[in-house]
Amino acid sequence: MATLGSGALLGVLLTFLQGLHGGTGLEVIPSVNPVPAGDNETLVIFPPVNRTSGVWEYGDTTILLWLGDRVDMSEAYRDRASMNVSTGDLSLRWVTVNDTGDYSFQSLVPMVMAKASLTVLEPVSNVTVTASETDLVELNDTDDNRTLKISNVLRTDSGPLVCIVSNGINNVTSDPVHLSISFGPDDMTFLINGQSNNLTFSLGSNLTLTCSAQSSPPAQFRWAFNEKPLDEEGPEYTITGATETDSGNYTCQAHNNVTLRYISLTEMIKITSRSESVQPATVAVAFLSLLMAMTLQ
Ligand SMILES: *[C@@H]1O[C@H](CO)[C@@H](O)[C@H](O)[C@H]1NC(C)=O
Ligand SMILES: *[C@@H]1O[C@H](CO)[C@@H](O)[C@H](O)[C@H]1NC(C)=O
Ligand SMILES: *[C@@H]1O[C@H](CO)[C@@H](O)[C@H](O)[C@H]1NC(C)=O
Ligand SMILES: *[C@@H]1O[C@H](CO)[C@@H](O)[C@H](O)[C@H]1NC(C)=O
Ligand SMILES: *[C@@H]1O[C@H](CO)[C@@H](O)[C@H](O)[C@H]1NC(C)=O
Ligand SMILES: *[C@@H]1O[C@H](CO)[C@@H](O)[C@H](O)[C@H]1NC(C)=O
Ligand SMILES: *[C@@H]1O[C@H](CO)[C@@H](O)[C@H](O)[C@H]1NC(C)=O
Ligand SMILES: *[C@@H]1O[C@H](CO)[C@@H](O)[C@H](O)[C@H]1NC(C)=O
Ligand SMILES: *[C@@H]1O[C@H](CO)[C@@H](O)[C@H](O)[C@H]1NC(C)=O
Ligand SMILES: *[C@@H]1O[C@H](CO)[C@@H](O)[C@H](O)[C@H]1NC(C)=O
Ligand SMILES: *[C@@H]1O[C@H](CO)[C@@H](O)[C@H](O)[C@H]1NC(C)=O
Ligand SMILES: CC(=O)N[C@H]1CO[C@H](CO)[C@@H](O)[C@@H]1O
Repeated sequence: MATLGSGALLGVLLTFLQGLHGGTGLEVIPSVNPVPAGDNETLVIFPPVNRTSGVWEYGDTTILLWLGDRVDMSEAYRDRASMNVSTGDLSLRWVTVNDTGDYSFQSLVPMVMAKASLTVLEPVSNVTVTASETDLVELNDTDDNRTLKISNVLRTDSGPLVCIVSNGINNVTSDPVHLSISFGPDDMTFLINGQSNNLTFSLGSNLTLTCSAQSSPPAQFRWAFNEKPLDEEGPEYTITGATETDSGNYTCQAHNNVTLRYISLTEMIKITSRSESVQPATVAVAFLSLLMAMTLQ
């Protein structure tokens, strides 16, 4: 208990206060709770009636004794506390986190007491996010709220990710963190002159074989003809003036050098001489034309 100006007054009050209990209809209401550190706080006694005496305590420490005109403020609070002598409301200036705790007011007339818990919080500041890793591979694995664990990371998880830290006072959002998530290759397509499915082309055709795949970083492409690697890289392979020897199975392989995954597709291309590629309908028309020519003679 703090040293106070009047031991006699203290003795009188303590005698009165013995046997006091809460739950008397009297309340202490903090004006702001939680309150930011550095602000001023008033502990308001409810109901608001004119009072003439009482004791304010912080935990087991006496802040002040009050009887009539006389207010004995303890040394520790002299510079930063004041009391309204008509209501008994206690004001604290420039509160610090150390002012967090239980405050009680004990009234002498009538003999009642009330308590309140006050929380003083430092505003949130300086929020940063650190990622254990920012270069991730899709579907490879990487609980309090400080930690966000992403299991089976997906390409859609790349962010930006932010962390919002809040207390009762404010909230602060971190700078965004971007994750670089490698994935693929997948969703592959293989087109020959814009078409797919084992096509037949006539002799002398120019063919462009185009490959694509979803991949990050971009996939690297390799080509093979009848399972023999071609000395060709990149998503496009061209054949100018196709000959029958160009018939066969063309394979496009996509490779991601970070995920180390491969994917490939094969298309069978057939190069035919014009006569072979003639369609039955064309033969029928030609035959009909010949028939008509003969008839007209
Ligand atoms: C707290 O009270 C002091 C004096 O009463 C005043 O100078 C200061 O501006 C107040 N601070 C705030 C945050 O209201
Ligand atoms: C408190 O006392 C003042 C004068 O001392 C008076 O004007 C006021 O009405 C009183 N308030 C209550 C709630 O009794
Ligand atoms: C004390 O409280 C009363 C009632 O709320 C108010 O009218 C008065 O201004 C206060 N006095 C001081 C010094 O703050
Ligand atoms: C709170 O109390 C601790 C320990 O007594 C002390 O080190 C610190 O400086 C105090 N903080 C403030 C803001 O008064
Ligand atoms: C923010 O946090 C970092 C790391 O803890 C620290 O080095 C820096 O001084 C802090 N800055 C402020 C303004 O508190
Ligand atoms: C993905 O996870 C598997 C199994 O945990 C591991 O063997 C592999 O090296 C990981 N791949 C990469 C690229 O980190
Ligand atoms: C994490 O945050 C959620 C939502 O804000 C909350 O319900 C939960 O209690 C928090 N968990 C921990 C361990 O703080
Ligand atoms: C953060 O604070 C702002 C106002 O400062 C408020 O509008 C918002 O709802 C708060 N967000 C969270 C998550 O507390
Ligand atoms: C194929 O391309 C060459 C030039 O690259 C061109 O001279 C030739 O006419 C093209 N052939 C066909 C059938 O389009
Ligand atoms: C991996 O592939 C990317 C995209 O194709 C390329 O830019 C990078 O140089 C390759 N890295 C290595 C180590 O081969
Ligand atoms: C192309 O592939 C098909 C099916 O796998 C096979 O029957 C055919 O013999 C292959 N053609 C060549 C020229 O290897
Ligand atoms: C769509 C289709 O029929 N694709 C086939 C083309 O030919 C290659 C090789 O013969 C097959 O592997 C594909 O399935």
